[in-house]
Formats: sequence, structure tokens, C-alpha cells
Amino acid sequence: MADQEKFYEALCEGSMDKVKELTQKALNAGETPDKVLKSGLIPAMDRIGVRFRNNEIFIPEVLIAARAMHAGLGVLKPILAKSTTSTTTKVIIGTVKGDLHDIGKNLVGMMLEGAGFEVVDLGIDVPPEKFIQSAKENGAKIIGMSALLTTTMMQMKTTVEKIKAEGLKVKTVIGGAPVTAEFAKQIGADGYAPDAASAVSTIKEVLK
Ligand code: B1M
Repeated sequence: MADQEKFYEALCEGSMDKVKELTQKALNAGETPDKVLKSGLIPAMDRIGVRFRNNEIFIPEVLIAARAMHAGLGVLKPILAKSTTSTTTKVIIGTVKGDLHDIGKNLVGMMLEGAGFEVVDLGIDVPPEKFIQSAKENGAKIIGMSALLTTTMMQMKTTVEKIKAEGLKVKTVIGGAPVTAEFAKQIGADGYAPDAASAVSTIKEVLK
């Protein structure tokens, strides 16, 4: 089991080196990248979120924790990307307009790459038009959207509507902490995934 307490302490300190070291140590001890994420990095980041919500820490602390988490993800990325067979299916991903959260979206991207998809990551604060333009340019069959704010979730609806209005033959899969399967259904998205691992299976399912 990845040592969640140590990950938590390293995230609190914002120590990129310590997080990288802990991640590598867990891998060397035989943990899978998935296990390091699920029993180490993600629950540790969740605890940061709880302290943020309780006003015990503030945005600068969350930002340095997020930067340290990215350093850990950087260690996992090449290993995740190496696994499984390769496909040429392109997936466009991005965090919707007005939303700057990218940790979860980056995880989804890594898991998709690990599953052999070619990922075009549009980054954060992505307007509907940019998703559409990129899907056209890349001949992509699927767009994955992430939102972490209740206020930005509605951008998913706008994007789905604009895709349909254009008559674009592209499927949509959505996710992010405030998003639910019911919301996905309401806005006419083709799929919903609660976490990065299930984003891969949902996308495969939707593409069938
Ligand atoms: Co923000 N923030 N934040 N924040 N932040 C939350 C989301 C919040 C819940 C904190 C809280 O109050 N408890 C809250 C939202 C409340 C709400 O809307 N209901 C909040 C707020 C309010 C804000 C600001 C408005 C704060 C302010 O300025 N007053 C502001 C908004 C900025 C903006 O976006 N316009 C803000 C800013 C920030 C930081 C910049 C400081 C930083 C982001 C840094 C970064 O991403 N580079 C930040 C962070 C880090 C958080 C918390 C603490 C952690 C989010 C995170 O990365 N989690 C968060 C509290 C929390 O969630 N515990 C919070 C880890 C990540 C792995 O999980 O992203 O959920 P998550 O991804 C999961 C799944 O959701 C899923 O897979 C991932 C895991 O497997 N998933 C998908 C995600 N996308 C998917 C897409 C898919 C499928 C699955 O398909 C395509």
C-alpha cells in the first residue's frame, strides 16, 4: 500500500522532490501506478481539498500541493503510457470554459494514453468552439470534458448543444467532481465516468 500519510505530508509541504521520490519508491516496491494513484496521491489530495473547504488552508497552499501532485503524476505517466496495445483512435480532452482545474483531466489523459488512445489535450478554460474545431481538425470521434465547478458544469451542456447544432458526428464523455450520470443524461452527453480509470472503459463503450 502506498503510504498516504507521507504523500499527504509531502503535498502539504509542496515538495515536488519528495512526491516524486515517494512515487518512485512505491513503484520500486512493486505497487502498480493505479494503486499509487488510488491509495496514495488521490486520497492525499482529497484531504487537501477538505482542509481547503474548511478554510484551514488557502489557494496558495492548494496550488503548491497541486504542483507537487503533478510532479508525482509525471513519474507515473511514462509507465501508464507504455502499457497495452496501441490504437489510433484520437480523443480530444479539455477542462471546460471558465474552469482552471486540470489534475483530474490530466489523469484521464494519462489513463487514455496508457490504454493506447492518441490524446489531444486542449488544456484548461476551453470554449465549446475550440473543442469543435479540434475535433474537426483531428477527425476525432470523441470529446472528453472535465469540470470541477458547479458554475462551469453548464459549459458542458453548451458544448454538447453546439456539437449537435453543427451536425458533428462526435461522441461526448464527461466527468469531474460535481458531474453525475444523471446530469450527463440530462444534457445529452453520450457517457459519464466517475474516475479516470472508468473514463477509459466508458470511452471504449461509447465508441462501440
Ligand atoms: Co478548486 N475548487 N477552486 N482549486 N479545488 C474545488 C473543486 C472545490 C470542490 C473546493 C471546495 O470548496 N471544497 C470548489 C468547488 C465548489 C463547487 O463548485 N461546488 C473549488 C473552488 C470553489 C475553487 C475556486 C472558485 C476558489 C476561489 O477562487 N475562491 C477557484 C476556481 C478557479 C477556476 O477554475 N476558475 C479554485 C481554484 C483552485 C486552484 C487553482 C487553487 C486548484 C487547481 C489547480 C489545478 O488543477 N492545477 C484547486 C484545487 C486543487 C481544488 C481541489 C482542492 C482539488 C481538485 C483536484 O485536483 N482533485 C478541489 C477540492 C476537491 O475536489 N477535493 C477544489 C484531485 C483530482 C484527481 O480529482 O479533479 O475530481 P478530480 O478528478 C477525478 C474525477 O472527478 C474524474 O477523474 C479524476 C480521478 O480519477 N474526472 C473525470 C475528472 N475529469 C474527468 C473527465 C472525464 C472522466 C472523469 O471524462 C472526460
